[in-house]
Amino acid sequence: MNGGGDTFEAPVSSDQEQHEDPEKLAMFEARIARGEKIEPPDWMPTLYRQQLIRVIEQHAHSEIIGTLPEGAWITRAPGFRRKMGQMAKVQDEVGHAQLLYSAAETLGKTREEMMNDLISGKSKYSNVFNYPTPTWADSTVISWLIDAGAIVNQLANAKGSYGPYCRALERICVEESFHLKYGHDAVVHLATGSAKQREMIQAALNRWWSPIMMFFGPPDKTSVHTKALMKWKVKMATNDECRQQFLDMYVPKIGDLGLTVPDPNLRQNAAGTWEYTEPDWEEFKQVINGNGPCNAERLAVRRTAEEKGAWVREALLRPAAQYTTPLA
Ligand code: FAQ
Repeated sequence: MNGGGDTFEAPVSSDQEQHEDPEKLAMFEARIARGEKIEPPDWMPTLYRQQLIRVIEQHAHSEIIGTLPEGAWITRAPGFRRKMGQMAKVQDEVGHAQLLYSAAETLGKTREEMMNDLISGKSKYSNVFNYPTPTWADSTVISWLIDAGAIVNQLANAKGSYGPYCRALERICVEESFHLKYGHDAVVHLATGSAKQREMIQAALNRWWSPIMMFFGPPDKTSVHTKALMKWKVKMATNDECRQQFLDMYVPKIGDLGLTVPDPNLRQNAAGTWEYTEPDWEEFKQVINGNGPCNAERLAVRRTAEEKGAWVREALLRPAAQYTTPLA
């Protein structure tokens, strides 16, 4: 997530809860407690709506900006089969963004507003997409491990409270599971290949490990939104819980490939909790506030796409315009 500002027009504060109709709020919270889904026409607290817009919009932006580091490898992926696979994956991620923008629109923020907030740098998107992919191996690490992290987060949140977001996540998770297999296959190919290929994949893992650890968000003790999001079942697992689950699932798989996680302190303690070196949270702060290695480039690409696509949007938004009859 890039820009730095929050996505809200109005300041967000838990004080807002105090201004909600207590009866409606109690009924809403009882529905959440019963595990019911909240749907767009239903009454919802302002803070719930604002938090959902923030989370879903940032997620949509992440999908769309997330196409860029892998998109850079469509024409350079080794072999025709991998080029085709890479193109299909990137296309899927754009589709995920469309599903998510539609879910966010049900809460009252237009797609145009969201896109403007992305390209102006006001909205955020995932930290990981602000790093370069200098080699094919970098792209394979994204396809395997970033998708893996995304699935951990999204499988949990698909069981959340807001109907349109949960339904979008369910569909996204199915497609992401193909991406995971695609990425794993590409990583296995490099990890079991020549010495040069093994060196390349280890170097990529070394570059990506820290951004991946940051991907799940700041530690629970410093997370600003977790409490409110979990109370209303938007978020179904904390940042640390997702990080731990990812480590449980993927550290052994990385080891199986003969690769080394670049953290000498990484170990599971007697209680089963993974201990690790904290990533550089100052770097995280810089990256999510627009100062990462690729933030400016990512937004410039998106801005150009918006400008070049303006005539298409304009044409589509004039349904009353007469079609020209072709001459032949
Ligand atoms: N990057 O209080 P918390 C994908 C911000 S999809 C940037 O803990 P929260 C698919 C956070 O916004 C990946 N910023 O926040 C794919 C907040 O700033 P704000 C995206 C981050 O909401 C794969 C501040 O830090 N997934 O990868 C990050 O409780 C391959 C304080 O943080 C989603 O968006 C971060 N990593 O928890 C595509 C899932 N983490 O807004 C292509 C939905 C935190 O106050 C290729 N989102 N921040 O200015 C969520 O689950 C949550 O929003 C979290 C953050 C877990 C991301």
